[in-house]
Parts: sequence; C-alpha cells; structure tokens
Amino acid sequence: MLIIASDEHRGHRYRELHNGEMVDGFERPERADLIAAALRSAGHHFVEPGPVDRELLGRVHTPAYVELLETAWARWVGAGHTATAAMGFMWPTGGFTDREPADIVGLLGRHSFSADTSIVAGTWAAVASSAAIATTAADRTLDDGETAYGLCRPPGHHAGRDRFGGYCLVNNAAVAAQRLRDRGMGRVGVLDVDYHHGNGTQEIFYARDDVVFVSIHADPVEEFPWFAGFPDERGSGDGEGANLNLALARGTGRAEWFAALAVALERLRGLDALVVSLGVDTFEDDPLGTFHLTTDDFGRMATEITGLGTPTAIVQEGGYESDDLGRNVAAFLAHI
Ligand code: SP5
Ligand code: ZN
Repeated sequence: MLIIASDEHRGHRYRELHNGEMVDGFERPERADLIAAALRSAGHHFVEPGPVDRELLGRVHTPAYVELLETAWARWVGAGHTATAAMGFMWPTGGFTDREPADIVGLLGRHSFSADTSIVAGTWAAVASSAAIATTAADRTLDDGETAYGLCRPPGHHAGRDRFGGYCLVNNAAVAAQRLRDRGMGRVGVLDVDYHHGNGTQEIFYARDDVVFVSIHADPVEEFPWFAGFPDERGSGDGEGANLNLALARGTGRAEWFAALAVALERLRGLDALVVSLGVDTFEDDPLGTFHLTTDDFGRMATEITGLGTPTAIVQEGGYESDDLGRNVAAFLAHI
C-alpha cells in the first residue's frame, strides 16, 4: 500500500455559503493533515505525485474549463474584486441560455453549480496537485501491482465536465479512471462510497459503457446534491445500464449500508480495474453526514472491496473534521 500526497493543497483555504452565511469552508487543509498524520503513524510509505497531465484533464473536463480554473483568481483580482474568495452568484438554471459570459463573475456562475465552493489564490496549485495525485495513484496501482491511495485534496467527485461545486473543482476519480482506460484497462469501475452522490463522476461517464459508475449515498430527495443521484438515473445511449445509484435514507446504519455495498460489488464484479472514491463522511460523528458507520466498518468495507480481486486505485473524497477522521481512513487502508 503506497500513499501519494503533497503539501500543495494547503493554499486552498476557501469560504462557503452555509445556511445563508459565508463561513470558513468545511473542506479545509487540516483534513488532509489529520489523515496524513494517521497514515504516517500507521507506518505507511509516502511519495509525491508526478507533474499534472493537462492533456488528460482537458479530456475528462473541457480545455476551456481547465484554463478557467487556472486563471480565475488572477482574472478576479484583475477585475478589481477584493473579496477573499472568487465565486459566482448567478447560475444558468432551467430556461436560461448556457452562453459563455465574457466577465469573470458570469463565467464563475456558468461553470459552477453550488455556493459551497470558491476559488482563492492557492486553489489552482491545490487542484492541479490533487489531480496529479489521482493520476499517480492509478499509475502506481498498475506499475506496482498493488493498490495505491491518493490523498487528494480538494476532493473531486462533484465536479462535472465543466462545472465545479460541492468542494470539488477537478474530478480526481474520473481522472484516475480515464488514466486506467488510457493504459489499456478495457472496462473500469468507479465505486463511490462518499456520503454524498458523486454527481460529477456520473455526468462525465453517463453516456459511456467503458466506465461503470456505482454510488452509495444519502437520498438526494433529502440531501446534497439534491438534483442528481436518484435510482432511475441509469446512464444514456451506450452508457445505458452502466450507472447505478443506491440511495439510502438519512440516518442509515451498518446493516442497510453493507446490504447496498453487496449490490454495488455484484455490479462491479469482473471489471479490469477499479477506482474507489473514498469519502468517510458516512462516519457516525461526521459533521456533515447522518449515517452511522463506525471506524471498524471502514475496515470491513475495504475487506469486502478487496474481495473483488480487481486492481484498485483509491482517491480521497469527503470526510470532515472529527477526532476520528484520520483513524477512519487508516482503518480502511489497513484492510486493503
Ligand atoms: C466532497 C463532499 O463531501 N462534498 C460535500 C459538499 C456539501 N456541501 C454542502 C454542505 C451543507 C452542509 N449542511 C449540513 C450541516 C450539518 N451540521
Ligand atoms: Zn461527501
């Protein structure tokens, strides 16, 4: 088990709109530091990621979107804005056009979907390094013949083809899955166990049958991201049937969660490679989640996933500050 990590994430400390107020983001640098500390004391070996592969990012997303992320902060400052975080305030919801505004404020609205994510001076460096970590995790999983874990921050699974939100700007899991495809893995699965539905990953692969997306998450009828993640979203065109959403009620406990995992693993059996979007916000004391998984449950989760016998790369998604955040990730990795 190899850990891919970097300190580049530290410059991404942003603000979010939460229950009508701008507050410090939940997805803060301390998260990754807590996870890294727990993995170091468990004796794991750490390596730095390789350079970011811009061409790969431009195929998972659009080249223009990647360039917007890279230049947004400078354009925001250049337009005279003094707020500590760049974000839009109007989104092209149903009935509006999807034309590209010329101004940075309009562009940030056009290319985001939620007010919980903003851009600061260090965001691009953090995002590029997070995507590079995911890419290196996919590479090392194939090169070394054993599972690699990418301590990605910021997370990625809510980022769509050309939209950020949900604390995610580049979709690290999609980048890892595409890398595995590019390196000859014919059919790749993405198993998303984060508390929230991975709407971005779903969107990116929705019309494709070469990447099977399976997500276990809180029912969007009562939880973020509200407008995606329902069981009747099964893929389109060639991808019909290659998308599986297992939506669970708020407050779900161990028995129902692991019953859903069994269904998920049945769907993913026999593929050539797997990416796990590892969110640990399903933990009983997570400040955002409502599920009741315990630290030991993360170990059991890993044991059951490993039972597939499929080459697997793991990327970190959500999981927020509690006394056990690091321990939960360590418990999962101890059983890989
Ligand atoms: C990667 C990931 O886990 N993203 C989640 C983004 C959720 N953003 C909205 C959070 C709103 C939380 N409100 C509930 C607070 C309960 N105290
Ligand atoms: Zn989450």
